[in-house]
Amino acid sequence: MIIDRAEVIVTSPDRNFVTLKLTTDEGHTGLGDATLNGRELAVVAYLQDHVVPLLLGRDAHRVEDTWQFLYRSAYWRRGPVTMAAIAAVDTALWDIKGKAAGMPVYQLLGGACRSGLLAYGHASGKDNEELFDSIRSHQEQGYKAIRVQTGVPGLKSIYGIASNATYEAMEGVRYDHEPAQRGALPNEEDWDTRSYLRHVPTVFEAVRNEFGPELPLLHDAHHRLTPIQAAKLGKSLEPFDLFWLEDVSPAENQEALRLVRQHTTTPLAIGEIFNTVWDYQQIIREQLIDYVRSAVTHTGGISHLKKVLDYASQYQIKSGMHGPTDISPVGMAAAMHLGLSIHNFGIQEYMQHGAKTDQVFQQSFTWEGGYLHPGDRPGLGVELDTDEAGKYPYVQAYLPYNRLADGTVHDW
Ligand code: KDG
Ligand code: MG
Repeated sequence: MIIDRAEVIVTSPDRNFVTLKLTTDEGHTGLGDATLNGRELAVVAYLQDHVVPLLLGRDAHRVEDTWQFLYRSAYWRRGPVTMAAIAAVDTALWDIKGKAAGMPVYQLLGGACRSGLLAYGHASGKDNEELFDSIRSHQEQGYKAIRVQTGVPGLKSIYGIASNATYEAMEGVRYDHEPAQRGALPNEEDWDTRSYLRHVPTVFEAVRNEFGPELPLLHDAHHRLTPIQAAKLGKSLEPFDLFWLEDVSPAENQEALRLVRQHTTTPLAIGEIFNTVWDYQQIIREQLIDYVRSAVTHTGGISHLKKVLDYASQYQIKSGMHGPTDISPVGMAAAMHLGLSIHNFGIQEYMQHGAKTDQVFQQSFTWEGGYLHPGDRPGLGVELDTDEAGKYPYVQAYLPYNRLADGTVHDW
């Protein structure tokens, strides 16, 4: 079975998505997500100019060989652009293999280890009242685990608060769960670590008082703290029994987590901006984290993320795959198939896409009682409607960035 067509499709129904579509001489098609939020066109060029010409004529069944060929023959290894491009090829080939075999991808990965995937959603509010409403509304939608983000007194806008979003979708509709802003320049947000560290424990105390001890609660510090500040936050949140504390410090400094670990038993999740097993080598081996946050989309596809998670399983570290709106329905489906088939699944992030996105990408997954399932269609279970996709051309969009009160650029 030979790959005889490869197309890179860019569409922006509610936000930008980059999708690779491979077609074989036997008429099977496969999709792969290559969306890199705010830097989408770099992956488009990498795929179109350097990868597509290499794929035509290759045996579509040789998933691992194609991965190794693309990774090693480039000579320049790793990095988000390269690994998102390779991920898209890998995911599309798994999709094709599933369709050729007449089986959902999770069956090819070893079959289901569970009946559904526990998922968490994003509750947020600029104050506790708005946050509590958002938690209740997530519970009504079925969520059994909830990420909690709030405003901080004195800061105008801060990551993760839906009601702060100024993002305008194509027809003037605000798209709440989306930090990327359409426009020629990134938005500037403000940040103050001391206010944040003082405020966050009071919010979790209020949430526990209101919602009780059972509800699994998560929080994302989004890379903003130094190691000792991160340790302080983990310690101050211990009484509120978090499911995890995410990205407490900038992820590229793996050794920082040693210091954090020495001070707190709050479980740690990290890795949404990692792209290979080598980014995790030290923190998995030294058991410095509890959850692997990588997405299939940004970590070399199903084949490579499975290797990361198999390695993590040796240390009782579980999956917590990234699933914000910038992971396309194809990337989400890939995560669900992988999550269903591995033993060390932990939790899946699940932010719902907008209605237009769901029209462009027809999907087979189910969401019931707080659990996701990828469905049983052969392959990934996602098809892309190219006519619908064609209605929404790419729109430039950037993630925001932070400045401190004195004007210094800070991690966002
Ligand atoms: O593109 C950036 C987003 O994916 C990221 O900010 C979302 O941190 C995030 C999360 O945990 O979902
Ligand atoms: Mg995050």
